[in-house]
Amino acid sequence: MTNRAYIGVGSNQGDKERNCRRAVSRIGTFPETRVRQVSSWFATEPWGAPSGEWYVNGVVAVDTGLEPDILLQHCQTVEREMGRPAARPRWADRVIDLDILFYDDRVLEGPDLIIPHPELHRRRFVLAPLCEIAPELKHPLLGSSIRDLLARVEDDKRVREITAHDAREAPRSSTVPVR
Ligand code: A4P
Ligand code: MG
Repeated sequence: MTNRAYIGVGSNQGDKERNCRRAVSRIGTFPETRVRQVSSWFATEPWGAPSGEWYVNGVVAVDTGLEPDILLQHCQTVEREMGRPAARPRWADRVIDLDILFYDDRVLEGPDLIIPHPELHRRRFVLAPLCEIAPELKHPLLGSSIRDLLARVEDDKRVREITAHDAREAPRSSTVPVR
């Protein structure tokens, strides 16, 4: 059974773009998982955080046979391996942050996993890259497309594209090259 998930990728420490690309490569090695699309990378003003350090953000689409909780475990392993400390204040600077944004049209509200990600519709740094690869995707709770959510978002934080994305959907037999 293949499921389509969207994962938000962010970094605001070290070589941020390189960290994001490395994380995408790692996602491509998860069992039963293929990276289908990768958005452009965006330089984004920090949202809700005390730190002034800008982020690099992007979004990847994957097809996966992993259930959401297992997909989250794999994402957290990558975060740990890339040097994110286990305990830290909320919104602390981070080498890498992987958030599951959507998993098909499932709605989950567990103690460790909330899908769709509860803040995504308020964040331009998520909606802008997501809109590149999935403009027609409907938010299962809000009923609006990503394009409409981006058009309406009130977030005035700056979001600037820094690399062009590959608009092609990857063929079933391969993964999108991570540039
Ligand atoms: N968790 C629940 N649902 C999910 C989900 N859908 N995906 C739980 C991933 N994790 C989920 O997350 C804390 C816990 O959330 C996890 O243990 C998991 O069980 P975390 O990533 O470990 O901690 P965090 O990132 O510090 O907290 P949080 O609440 O996830 O913060 P956010 O919402 O990720 O915000 N500004 C810009 N421009 N760009 C950014 O990327 N990111 C943040 C972090 C703040 N400001 C930003 C950015
Ligand atoms: Mg997070």
